[in-house]
Amino acid sequence: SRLLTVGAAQMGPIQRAETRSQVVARLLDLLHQAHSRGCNLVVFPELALTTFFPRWLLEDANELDAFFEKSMPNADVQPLFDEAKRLGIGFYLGYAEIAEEEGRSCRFNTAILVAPNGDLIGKYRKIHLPGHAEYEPQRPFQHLEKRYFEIGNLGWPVWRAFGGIMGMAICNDRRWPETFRVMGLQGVELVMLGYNTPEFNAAIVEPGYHRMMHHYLTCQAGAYQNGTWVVATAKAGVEEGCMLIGGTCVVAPSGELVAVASTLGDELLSYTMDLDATVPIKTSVFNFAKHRRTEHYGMIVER
Ligand code: ING
Repeated sequence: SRLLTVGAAQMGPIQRAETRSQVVARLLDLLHQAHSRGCNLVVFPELALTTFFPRWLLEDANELDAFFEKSMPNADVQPLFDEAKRLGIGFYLGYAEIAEEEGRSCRFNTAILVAPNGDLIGKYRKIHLPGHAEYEPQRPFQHLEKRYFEIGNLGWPVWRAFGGIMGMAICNDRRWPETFRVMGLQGVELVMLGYNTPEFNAAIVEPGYHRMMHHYLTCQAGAYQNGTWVVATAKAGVEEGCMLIGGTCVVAPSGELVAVASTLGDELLSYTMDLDATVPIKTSVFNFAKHRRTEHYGMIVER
């Protein structure tokens, strides 16, 4: 067996006025809880350093820029990197990234994976951006991810780390089977993802419990259909008047929910998983080499 103790570090709401150092203090508290539980790896949420600012139309460039990180690490988050290294704990951290690429400033909804020794293992930039690009007055809350972020340009790589094959996704990505399958085809054994999921989404009128059902459904399906562990970590609770769902969870390769958070605040959910539990499914039901029929799948990428 290849045991890995993972901490899903759920955060409660981050209000707009909260400073980076106040947020980092909360992340450090969760990191210390993870250390006391023997975690090797901690998964923080999507956009873990700021409030979910795409809920507003921000027309002042400086106001918008204030939510982005111009470098990672930086002075504000350095204490988290230093303490994690001191404690020998790796982590996934979601944040809004400004990068200078192709001679211009590009903005992404990003997550990084940091090794227990502090090295940057990998970076992922959110590919499935939900919501809309223009202000929609009928919405009680905007969801302007298509306005503020570019489509991720790094694909879904996987990395050998923590004794297995690691992958990353962000929030809406979990709703798309292709996210998990692309990593599944690379042998992924643990998919980490953070999310900020509003309870109310004006794009569709559906009962509140559907939000939670679809959250679990998509994580469980992704896990089972690719024989991988999934750790999904929420930023939850009422953030600037907008309720974000909880449901931070660990899903086994069988698709079973093996651990679920029980609050809407800062809560560390820890679980010791055996990465070898991915093998039976990857070598039987979802033995891709034996059972997949790619000659019939063309429409998935052609349309
Ligand atoms: N949030 C939501 C998510 O995909 C959403 C947006 C909610 C889409 C409900 C569809 C239904 O979980 C982010 N940040 O992607």
